[in-house]
Amino acid sequence: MKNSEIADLFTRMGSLLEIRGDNVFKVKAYFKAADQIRTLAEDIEQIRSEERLGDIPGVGKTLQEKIGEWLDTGRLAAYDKLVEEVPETLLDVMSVPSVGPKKAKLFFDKLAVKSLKDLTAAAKSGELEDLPGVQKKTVEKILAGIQTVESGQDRMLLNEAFWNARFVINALKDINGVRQIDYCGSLRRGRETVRDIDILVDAKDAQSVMDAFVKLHIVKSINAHGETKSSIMTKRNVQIDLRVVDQAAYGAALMYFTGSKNFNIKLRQIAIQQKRKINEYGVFDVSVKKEKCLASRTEKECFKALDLPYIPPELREDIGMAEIFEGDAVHSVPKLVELKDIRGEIHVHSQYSDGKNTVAEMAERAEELGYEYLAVSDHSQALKVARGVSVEDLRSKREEIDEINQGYQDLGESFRVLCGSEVEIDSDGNLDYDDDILRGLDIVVAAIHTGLTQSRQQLTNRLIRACQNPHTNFIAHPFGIHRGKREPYDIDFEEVCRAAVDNNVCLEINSFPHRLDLESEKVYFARKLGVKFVINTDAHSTEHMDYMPLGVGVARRGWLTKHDVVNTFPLRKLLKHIQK
Ligand code: DGT
Ligand code: CA
Repeated sequence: MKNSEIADLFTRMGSLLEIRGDNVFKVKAYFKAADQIRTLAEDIEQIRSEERLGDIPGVGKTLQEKIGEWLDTGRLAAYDKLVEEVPETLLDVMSVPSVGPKKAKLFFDKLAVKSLKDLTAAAKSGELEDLPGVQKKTVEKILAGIQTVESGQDRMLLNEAFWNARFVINALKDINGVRQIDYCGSLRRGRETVRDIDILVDAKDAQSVMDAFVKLHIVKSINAHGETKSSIMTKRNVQIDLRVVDQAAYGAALMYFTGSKNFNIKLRQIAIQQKRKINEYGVFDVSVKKEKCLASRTEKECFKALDLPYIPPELREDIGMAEIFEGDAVHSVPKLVELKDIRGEIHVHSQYSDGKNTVAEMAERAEELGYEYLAVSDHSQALKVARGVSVEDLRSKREEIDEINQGYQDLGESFRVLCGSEVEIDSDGNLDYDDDILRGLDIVVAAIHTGLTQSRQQLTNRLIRACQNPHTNFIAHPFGIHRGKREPYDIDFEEVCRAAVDNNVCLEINSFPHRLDLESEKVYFARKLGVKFVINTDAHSTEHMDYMPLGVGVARRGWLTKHDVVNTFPLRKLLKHIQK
């Protein structure tokens, strides 16, 4: 499907027009079309072949022609012309927090700043400060922002890594003679971000798999094209390595290339103590004259040959490693929470605030996912940028939800929609609705979206006060991470955890790929303090609800079992659990 490539092209086009200072309606038209195309369930080429492009909301005649031109020729003349005038690298400059399109244009016009490198130089030399509206503090913020953007470029979001890996695996798995194919590395361990993608394949005719790999349409350049290893760079600058592995040693190789590096080192040390050896070819007994292979075909057999239980990929990290290896190993690997344990979620958005879909559509998707309940928790009134819900609209929302639930009841279905809210925590730690309104909500998820530059002490106090509020059930994304845009804010996390435990408030693991906040180390730490968790997607459309596996992966990396995660509970138990 070329949907995401076209969506990206339109997003870039809109941003470059915005920098050039074009009409806002024209700019918005590109963004809107990009959003629609990105979330289409159907292949855009199929839609076009059936002459249905005009049915996509926001795609008028001009954009239909542009989609056609790009699909036919792989190029868009209007875009090529535009980048002659406004260099593409300005998109990086614009993406730096506190820069944006207007400043990007100013810096380009006045100082010929075309790239992040130019911007760094101009900030450090003091040139930026000579421009109107740029203060010393702005320059400091820009320098910090450059670092955030650069670290975001260095590692991709987990969902992008999944998408790429799945694409490659689906394209290669049916080639004649392919017996096994899997992704490994940090992606298999479910790390919050991924540097590059590692794929292993066991195939009768390795060369044909390698040849097909380097010819995929996503390939921009080929770094290596060998008999046992090939490496490509995709058009979206994702590096993917493919290795061919012997069928007999597939398990040992999968284990080795899943890592982490420190986990592999630990396994090697354990092997040495046992007069054994482990590498990507197997586990070997080296106490005998002619070394003997004890296991290699599957991971399970390799672990067994080292007298270890099977350790799931998510636990093959530094997090809690001592717990595995220094205790009685067999008993110290817990039964981790799984996607199938999740019975619902309590933080999604609808059209009442800034969501794309109606409450009924979100509920329908939740049912399709096999959930038993869904709390629709829109933004509260103060968050105007996200169309926070007024008290009056909250009443209408409650009525609509009651009606929807009545419908389920009439049909004898047990599925239920809950009326929740993602309530703003103000700069002093107060919640954004009065007590009687909060009392009327089924679920209160408290969150910080503003005042993020407060001190560590102030931010910590805000979260603690929010926990102490008798109506708060959950704290959303406690660190305010927005990957590529915003680093976690500085809080005394231990204090926040203690306040959460003392006040029966659960912390959210937010599965939205740009957030994935809490990170796994924090989850592991909080669990030790007795914190309970909820895994939400923070979906702003039905498609986003598919991000749940990412959050479950983080929970697993933080050693959570289903008993630690309250949305594995049936609805009645969940509601009882959150009672104060
Ligand atoms: P990243 O940075 O997100 O790509 O993280 P990984 O873990 O995927 O790292 P990568 O791609 O460099 O290597 C994939 C796996 O290969 C890694 O998790 C463990 C294994 N590996 C790579 N280099 C070494 C090494 O020098 N020693 C050992 N023991 N294992 C290694
Ligand atoms: Ca990797």
